[in-house]
Amino acid sequence: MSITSITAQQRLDSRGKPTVQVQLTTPHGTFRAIVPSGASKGDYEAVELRDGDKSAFEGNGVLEACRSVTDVLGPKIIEAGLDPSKDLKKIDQLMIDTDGTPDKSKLGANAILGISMAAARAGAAARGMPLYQYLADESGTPSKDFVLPVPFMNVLNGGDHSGNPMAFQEFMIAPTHATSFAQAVQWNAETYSALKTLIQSKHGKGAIGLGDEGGFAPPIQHPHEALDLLMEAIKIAGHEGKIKIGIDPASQSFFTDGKYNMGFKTNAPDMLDAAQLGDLYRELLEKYPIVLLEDPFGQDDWSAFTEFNKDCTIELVGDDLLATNVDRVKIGEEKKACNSMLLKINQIGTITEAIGAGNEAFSAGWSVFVSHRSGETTDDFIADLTVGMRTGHLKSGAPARGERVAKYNRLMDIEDELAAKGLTFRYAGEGFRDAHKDV
Ligand code: 2PG
Ligand code: MG
Repeated sequence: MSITSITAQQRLDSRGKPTVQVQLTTPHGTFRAIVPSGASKGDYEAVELRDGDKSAFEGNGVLEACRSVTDVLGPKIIEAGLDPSKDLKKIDQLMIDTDGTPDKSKLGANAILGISMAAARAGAAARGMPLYQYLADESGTPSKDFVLPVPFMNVLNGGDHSGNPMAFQEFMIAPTHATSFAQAVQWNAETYSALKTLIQSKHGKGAIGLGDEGGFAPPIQHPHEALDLLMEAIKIAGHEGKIKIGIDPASQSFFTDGKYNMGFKTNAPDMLDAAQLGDLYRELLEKYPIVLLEDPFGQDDWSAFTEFNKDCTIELVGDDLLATNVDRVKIGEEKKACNSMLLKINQIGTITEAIGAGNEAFSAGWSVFVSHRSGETTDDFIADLTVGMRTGHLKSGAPARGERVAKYNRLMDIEDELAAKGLTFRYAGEGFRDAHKDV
């Protein structure tokens, strides 16, 4: 089954910034993918190619990346006669080789990833199977029974994703005690709604504006205030004890001169060293039902990670630290820096490499947490990837805004489809960290 055309177009992401859309045509149809983009980006991510021409989109255009697809990579893949139904790894490798740089900076990770995603969709269609099944096969994950993930929904936004003074970027709710994915979504949506009423009553109607990932961004600064709000909202919604909490401080965003500035969005610096920040986390863990902590320290602060991981009983996720890069995951293993890898497909730029990094993490006994980006699109690829790789949890922002709910809605479709087909599946629930283990 051969590819007949691969083209790319400039489209918009959820922040109104240009991004790459790829359309790949085979005898089975035309398959589309749109690439996401981060704000709190780490230095170890693959490079998103931007035009830099200040006269358009403040230099953020991606026409050059689109040309990488249409003029360079597309013709090469077609000429090589590669077949997406069985050659995804070869397609990705050909793109890596054609680019030739370690960070995909020549042709752009945004160009390369768009093709990789569209090719996976085309391959699934050619094989007459859903994308999650194709990705299960591609990642070598047994799929005799599927696991639906716990949705960690970011309902309070801070950091680089909002205009409030809060340094920590994300406060997520995780309905670990639900019995199905659909029920998990319902509980989170109910809590989100209760949170809105609560914020309005405490801070006024002007405080219910949203951050980039659809969470509220009230005028609060300290993590205690955020967590108290969440606890109260969970209680009002009637889900006390059944919804746990995850935090992504995205601490690289407020790391300067060897210290963490908790006041980085205000005029009053509040500098903590890694040990003091560690103590703050331990205090929060003691007081609130937190089950997951992501990027508590900066992307190069390996020693702080390792120290914190020594007696850490919850999931400790490396995002900017690992950058979905197999080499950094191996360093993390060696240093015992964390126990989970955040998986963002555009951090590395091909589906094959993202799966490879995830499988490396699994082989070390870690968990894998699939993630959207703060600049998203309605493309729901990561929903299928989460089920295919059996990661047991994902984050895709709040239960609001089209680009966020696209993933949750797709997961509810998958849950319904598995039930209709009479296949065995379950909701990951409390065992979300170990979903991949008990195959
Ligand atoms: C993160 C992400 C996604 P961004 O830090 O985990 O929530 O943010 O896409 O801005 O890097
Ligand atoms: Mg993060």
